[in-house]
Amino acid sequence: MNKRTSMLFSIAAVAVMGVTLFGSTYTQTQIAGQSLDVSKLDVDVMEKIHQMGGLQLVMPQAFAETDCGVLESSGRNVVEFNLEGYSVELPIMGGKTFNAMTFNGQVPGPTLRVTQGDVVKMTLHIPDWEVTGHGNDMHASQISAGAFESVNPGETSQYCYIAEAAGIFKYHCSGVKLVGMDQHVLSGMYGIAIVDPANGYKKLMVEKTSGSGELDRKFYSADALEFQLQYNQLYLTPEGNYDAGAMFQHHNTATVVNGMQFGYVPNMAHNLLVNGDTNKNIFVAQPWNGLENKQYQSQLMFVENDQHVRLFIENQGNEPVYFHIVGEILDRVTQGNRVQSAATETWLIGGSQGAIIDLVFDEPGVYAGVNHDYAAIYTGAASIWVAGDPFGLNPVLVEKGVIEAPVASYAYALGNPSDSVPPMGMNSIAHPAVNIHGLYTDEVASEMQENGAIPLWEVIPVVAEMLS
Ligand SMILES: [Cu+2]
Repeated sequence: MNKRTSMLFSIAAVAVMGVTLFGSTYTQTQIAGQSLDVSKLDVDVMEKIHQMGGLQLVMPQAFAETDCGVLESSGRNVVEFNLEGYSVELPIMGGKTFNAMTFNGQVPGPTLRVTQGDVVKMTLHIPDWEVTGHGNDMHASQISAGAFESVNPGETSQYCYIAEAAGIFKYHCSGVKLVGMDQHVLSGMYGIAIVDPANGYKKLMVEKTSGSGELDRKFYSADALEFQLQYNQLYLTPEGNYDAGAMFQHHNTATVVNGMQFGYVPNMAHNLLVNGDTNKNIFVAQPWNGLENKQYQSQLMFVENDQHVRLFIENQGNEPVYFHIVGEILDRVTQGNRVQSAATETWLIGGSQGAIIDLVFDEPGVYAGVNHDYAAIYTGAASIWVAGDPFGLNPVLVEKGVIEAPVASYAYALGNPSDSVPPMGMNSIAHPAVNIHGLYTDEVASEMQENGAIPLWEVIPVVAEMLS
């Protein structure tokens, strides 16, 4: 056992001890009675925890009020959040699949959006055909951890809480009595809750120089075009199974943004529009290129220039995210509901931590949002925004009848990828159109299509015909 793994196992042993002290029903004392230096033990502590049935929390109900009946009749706005936890096979870059675990058949799970002070009524159902139990730990709540207890296949659990703190918060599977939590989260069982501040977001102030040595302050309305990006890693064996050994050594096999490596890079439609040829790549890596990829075909994110853009960024993973946008400066960084920085080049987001980034894309162009860890960039953490009309396509698109009049961003022609668009909040600007993109099952994708999202894989051949 190497030193780092040994340290991790020590932490696991401390967790076991803590549970024992706080009234667990487990009576096996051999772990708590040993030295915490588990490297000297002849046992696999994780295996031992597994044999004990996990770290079950058996505590007196002396914590915050979680009774749904009481909170539902409290006069507060109640938002229902219904999740179903199950395993499915989903694609990875390179044409293979992996054994994913999901909330509602998508990675990440659905985004919950509420206003500070709302009551969240969370219901988790596990279908009876699912192979394992699952739980849900919502970081936006402040209730007894006992509520996050796992649910067996065929069963349903429910808890309620008041979303008291504004900000962006992770939610994630808690495994089966905490056993396998790493596997379940790193296989896809995570998502975010956005809690909008009770009084709304603040106006965005950007300092500009006047040229005569003075500073001008430009203010943008609190209303913004919003995106969500969730960073994570995959630790997989060549067969597409979760590799715990790789996780303990922090040897990830892929870096994903909203579940996919390089999910926001150009595809054949962009090649066609910019180069006049679907096969003339405009970006070095186009791994999800091709109509047969349907909802997995990569898409770009489109914004207008001089527009207030708000990004909800969450680090769901095991490695730090050094969030940076190549070609831009982060005009404002907020964590919780407090401004942490302004006019910043890069912002460090630790594991299970989020940030709300506000910015304005100053001039027409192509901008890459990255985790400025080189290992992360080259394994998938590069996502591209296109601002304005940098390729001068407006005249040709109008002439060929693809659009009626010049547009401020290509979103008006192609839409923005659905998995990057959070639900609308109190200060959201609606995206001109939304296309179907994400690590979704086919069922989820067709439901989106029924609800009006654009299946670009059907539209692109039509556009190609118009342009030819
Ligand atoms: Cu799970």
